Amino acid sequence: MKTTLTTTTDTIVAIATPPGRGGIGVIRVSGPDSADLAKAVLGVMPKPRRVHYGAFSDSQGHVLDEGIALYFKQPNSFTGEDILELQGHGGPIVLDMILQHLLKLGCRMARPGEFSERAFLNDKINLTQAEAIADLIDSSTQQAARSALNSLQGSFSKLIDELIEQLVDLRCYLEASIDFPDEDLDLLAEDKITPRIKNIQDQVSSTLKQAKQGALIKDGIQVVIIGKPNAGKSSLLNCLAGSSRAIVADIEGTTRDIIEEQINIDGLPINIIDTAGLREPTDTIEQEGIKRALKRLESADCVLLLEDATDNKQAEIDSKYSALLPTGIPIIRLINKVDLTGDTPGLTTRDADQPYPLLRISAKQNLGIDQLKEYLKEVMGFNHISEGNFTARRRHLDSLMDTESILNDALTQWGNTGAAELLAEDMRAAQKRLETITGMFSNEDLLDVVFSGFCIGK
Ligand SMILES: Nc1nc2c(ncn2[C@@H]2O[C@H](COP(=O)(O)OP(=O)(O)O)[C@@H](O)[C@H]2O)c(=O)[nH]1
Ligand SMILES: [Mg+2]
Repeated sequence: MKTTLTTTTDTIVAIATPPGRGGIGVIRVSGPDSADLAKAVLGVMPKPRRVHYGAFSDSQGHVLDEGIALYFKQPNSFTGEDILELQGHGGPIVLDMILQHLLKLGCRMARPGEFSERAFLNDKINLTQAEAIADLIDSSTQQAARSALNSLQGSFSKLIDELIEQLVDLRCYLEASIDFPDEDLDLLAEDKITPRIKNIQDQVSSTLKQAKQGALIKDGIQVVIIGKPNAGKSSLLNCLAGSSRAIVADIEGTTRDIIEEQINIDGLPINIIDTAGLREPTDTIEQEGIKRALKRLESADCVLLLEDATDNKQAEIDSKYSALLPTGIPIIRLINKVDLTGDTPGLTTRDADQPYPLLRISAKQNLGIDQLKEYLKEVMGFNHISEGNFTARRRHLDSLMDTESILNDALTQWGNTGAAELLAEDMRAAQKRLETITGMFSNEDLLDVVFSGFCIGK
């Protein structure tokens, strides 16, 4: 059973189509007053689940627009409540006039994600499915869209539910064995319990691995290029983006602000960030640019340290800025302009005395760039996309990691004490942690976090 949360009983309204002009515009109403509002605006009561065509009028009978109305009677609707959808013309003014009229009739503006939240509260969808709706709409790649759809159709929650089921089974078995000890059979023998925990642990780990792929597909990674002026940072950005996004010049200090470009490598969305060259700034604008570049490193998932192969003064910058490089994320040293030196492009075998792996490229001649892309996928742990991918979020990864460590501790504790009561308690803790993923166990704070990221009308 889902922990009960207070369900709202008022009626909400929002424009569900994006702002701006369009062929049609949709206004969505959900809640107990939907039928009355339908009658007020349409003049008649539309039949549930049937297309009704007619005028949308205000209280004085003035026609505001005409179009199609759809009425869904609860519980057979997206939110599980009565829903009215008005599909009129997609102009901001005409939509706003209808919206204002509905608000005057007594409903209120929906908060971001409130329709999905109601669908969740009325058990129409679980929390991962609600999140998948937002992910599907926000998808930046085809793979992300497909993965979000898989989550929406329940692939992710099914895995979680299966894990929970096994935890519950094991706990029931433990509790039964404690309550009804059998003299002849040792129900709590090590070999009856430990393999079951290990098996669940393995499944949690593989689910976590899949979820990590899902999070990469959804969020992508932030790759920051830094290096001295004229190393070829902007050229590299352009080369990866396949367009002349940033200005390239042989004048030092050309890039002063941060330039970003979205690309995707085989479904891994990458935000490439080109920065101002690192050197002693010549003016305040450049100084600010360098400050921003260094700031951007803090949120990087991967750093590309770009060097000019023909520049023998690289050591100066290394000594000055290397301490500022983030730790715990992949850093790749790129030697650019190999077209001038004749070195072979690509990854060199990693030297033990080199702090970072080294890859030779030419951003101008597009040499070694494919190797760089492959290597980026590799260091980020991005595997090939499979049909079964689903999108996942940071909070899902956190829950799965917590579950992993609860199970680890449980195994240690069980090995040390053999206390079945404690083990049963651990199984309950692991179950609760997993239940926050699908929202079986949730609270207002969690829902706020999840639904505030939605847009209005969703
Ligand atoms: N020969 C050669 N020149 C390059 C290469 N990459 C960049 N350049 C040149 O180096 C200069 C500086 O490049 P730019 O991308 O603006 O460097 P940034 O200051 O690091 O952004 C320009 O004249 C580029 O054409 C390369 O791989 N080979
Ligand atoms: Mg530049």
